Amino acid sequence: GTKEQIEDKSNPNAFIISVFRKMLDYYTQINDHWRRLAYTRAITTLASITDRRISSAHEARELPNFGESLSTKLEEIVSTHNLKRLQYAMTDPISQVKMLFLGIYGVGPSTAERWIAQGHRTLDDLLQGVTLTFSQKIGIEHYGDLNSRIPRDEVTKMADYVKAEAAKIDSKVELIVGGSYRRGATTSGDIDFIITKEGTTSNQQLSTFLITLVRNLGKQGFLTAELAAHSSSKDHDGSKWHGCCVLPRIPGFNDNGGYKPVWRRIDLLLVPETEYGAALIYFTGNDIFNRSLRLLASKQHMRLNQRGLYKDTTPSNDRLKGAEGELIEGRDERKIFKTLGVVWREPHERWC
Ligand code: DCP
Ligand code: MG
Ligand code: MN
Repeated sequence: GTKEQIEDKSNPNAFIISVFRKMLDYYTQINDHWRRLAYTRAITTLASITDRRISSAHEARELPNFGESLSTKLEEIVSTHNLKRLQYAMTDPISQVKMLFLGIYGVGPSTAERWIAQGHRTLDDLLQGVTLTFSQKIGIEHYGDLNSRIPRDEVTKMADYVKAEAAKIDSKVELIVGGSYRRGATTSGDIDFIITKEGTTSNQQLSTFLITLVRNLGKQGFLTAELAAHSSSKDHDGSKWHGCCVLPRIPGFNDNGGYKPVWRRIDLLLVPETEYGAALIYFTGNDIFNRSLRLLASKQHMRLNQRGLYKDTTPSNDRLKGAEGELIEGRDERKIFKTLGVVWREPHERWC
């Protein structure tokens, strides 16, 4: 996300990318599909230019995915180190309310818009005046906590805690923190656990483990609430768990001047070993990097998703029914890169 502390300094257009990224996040938040796509494409283009600085609208106009408007904005960013449209988005009162509401877990753009149309402007308005789901209530009660970034060393402590509990249940299960943490970010929005075990071919083989882990962590007070997944129906097959957690008091780490429990978002995700590589790629991200890999795959008549790299010979009709075509590779992250003809990139190099 935008709040990540690391910028890809090796890219000569890193500053432009960072401003475009903020625009992209804004349009993602307000659900402007077309602008979101336009910015995603433009960022992908800029990220691929590693040998020169783009500084004028004229130059930008020659690039793929750069129309008049984006080219003008690029020049404005370079010459003023600022973007008026972004400033406006950040200060316009209605945009502000919308961002406030979208910061509530379980609230999407249509809900936020409906509440605004009904006249609600504050979190208090919502508590008084609308019917909230359980997740939304949690999202409001812990709004500050859940919207603050998690320092890297806290994620590490949480990971150690969960790994120790997991090992008590099954020492052969492997847990790795993906997402922004795996990319080396100094702060993260949430904690993304990818869970697998040698020899597994389906998530069912891990489902008892997940149930036990969640129960044990809940009893200890580490997991504090289960949250319904955002809209996606695929999330209800027992291979995922979304919720909140709190790092217990650790002497010398978080008890200096008194312990204050902070609620964090945590995602637990089961992956069979046969899909581990593809899942690692997907859940390491970032989202733009994932998109460029998928694009690269499709250009070579392959398909990449979080389960594997496939030969893209499936008719689109069958694909809608869930057929995935012939699997080329799923297990090995490096092999997927290699098959795509991409030079291996360490997780911390996968910003764009
Ligand atoms: N992901 C993706 N496309 C999405 C959402 C997620 O490709 N629309 C992938 C890439 C992300 C990973 O899943 O890196 C984890 O999703 P998060 O939303 O947790 O994002 P990050 O961990 O990257 O950032 P944050 O620190 O904000 O959690
Ligand atoms: Mg994350
Ligand atoms: Mn996540």
